[in-house]
Amino acid sequence: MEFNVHRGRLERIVPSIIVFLAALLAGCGMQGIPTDSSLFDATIPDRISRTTPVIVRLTETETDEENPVWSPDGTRLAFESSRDGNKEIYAMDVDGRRTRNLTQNAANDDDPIWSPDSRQLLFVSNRDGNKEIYVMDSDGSNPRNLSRNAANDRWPVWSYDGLTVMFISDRSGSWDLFSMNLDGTDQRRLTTTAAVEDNQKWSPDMKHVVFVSNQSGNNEIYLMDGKGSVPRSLTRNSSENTCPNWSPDGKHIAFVSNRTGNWELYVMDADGSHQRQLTRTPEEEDSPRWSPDGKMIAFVSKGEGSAFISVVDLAGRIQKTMTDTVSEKEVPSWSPDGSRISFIGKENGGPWQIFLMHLWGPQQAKREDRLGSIAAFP
Ligand SMILES: [Ca+2]
Ligand SMILES: [Ca+2]
Ligand SMILES: [Ca+2]
Repeated sequence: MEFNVHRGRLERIVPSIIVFLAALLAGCGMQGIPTDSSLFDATIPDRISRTTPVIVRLTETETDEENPVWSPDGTRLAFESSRDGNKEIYAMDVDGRRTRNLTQNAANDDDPIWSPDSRQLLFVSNRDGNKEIYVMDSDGSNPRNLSRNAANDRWPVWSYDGLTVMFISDRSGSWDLFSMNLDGTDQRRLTTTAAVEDNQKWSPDMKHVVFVSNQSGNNEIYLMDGKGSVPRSLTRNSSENTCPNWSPDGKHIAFVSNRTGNWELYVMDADGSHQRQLTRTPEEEDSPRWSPDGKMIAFVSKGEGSAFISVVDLAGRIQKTMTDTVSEKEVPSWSPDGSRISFIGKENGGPWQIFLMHLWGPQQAKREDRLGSIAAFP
C-alpha cells in the first residue's frame, strides 16, 4: 500500500478506511522542524510583495519524485524517488545538485524526516516484511529499525528536542497515534479509538499535539498533550476539517475545511476559538504551511486542470499567486530562511517532479529563462 501525496481526497469517492487514510495524508505534508531563527531574513516579507517569484525545476527524471523535505539547516532536500525501480530516499543540495541515494535497498523506503540537528533522518521501510520506522545518519549509514512490530508503522515525526518519535500504527486494529524513544523503547499508544487517527503535529513548545480523527464520522481536528490525554475536538461540524499546521509561535493553527461546500483555508486560535476563513475561491484549497516568521501562509489552490500556490497574510490578503506551466502541485514547504518554497508538480501530464519557487534571491536576475509568472488572484 502506497500513500502518494497526489492521490487527492478520494474519501469522497471510495469510502474505504485505507483510502480514507491515504486521503488524510494527501496534500497535508509532513511536519517540518523549527529552524535556527537566525536563518530567517526579516526583510523577506517586504521583498515578497515587491518581487516576481521564479520557479526552478530541481529534478529531471521519468519517475515520480515526491515528498521533498528541507533539512533544518537549510542546506539539503530529502525526497522519495523510485528512479532505480523501488522507492528510495535521496538527498540533494538545494540547487538540485549532488543527489545521493541514502537507502539503497530493494524494499520501498519513504517518509523521510530530518532530525532537528540535520544529522539523522527518520524514514519508513518495508524491508523487514512490513512497514517499520527506521532512523539513519544523514549520509545513509547506520540504519536501525525502531518500531519492530508486525503491524504497519508509519508517518514518523520527531519531537522538537529530538528525543522521541510520534508515529501511527495499525497494531491495535485501527490506526492510532503512538510514541517511542529514539532507540525504539517505551512504545506507547496515545489514542484508543476504532477510527483513523493521523496527521499528528507537535506544538512548537511540545506541550500539545494536534491531529486528525474521523471518530465522529467525518474528519475533525483534535488536541491532546504528548502523553495521550483525553483529546479535545477543536473543530466540530459535519464537514471535513484537516491538514492542521501550527504557527511558529504556537498561537494559531491553519487548516482546510469544506464546511461552506468548497474547500477553503482557515485559521483558528490554538484552543479552537476564533475560526476564520481566509480564502473564498472556486478552487479547492489544500496544504497550508506557515512561513518561518509566522506572518504568512502558503497553500495550494486546485482547479480543473490547474493548480497554483499562493501566499496569504493573516488578514486573508493575498500577497502572491503563482501561475505557470506546472498544472498540478502539492505540498508547498518554506525554506528555513523564508526565501523559497519547495513543491512537487507535474508539467504536461509528466511525472511528479520537485520544484523550487524563489520568492526572493539571486534567481530573480535570471527569470526570463524560468517557468514562473505572476498573476492576479482570480
Ligand atoms: Ca528501496
Ligand atoms: Ca484509532
Ligand atoms: Ca475554495
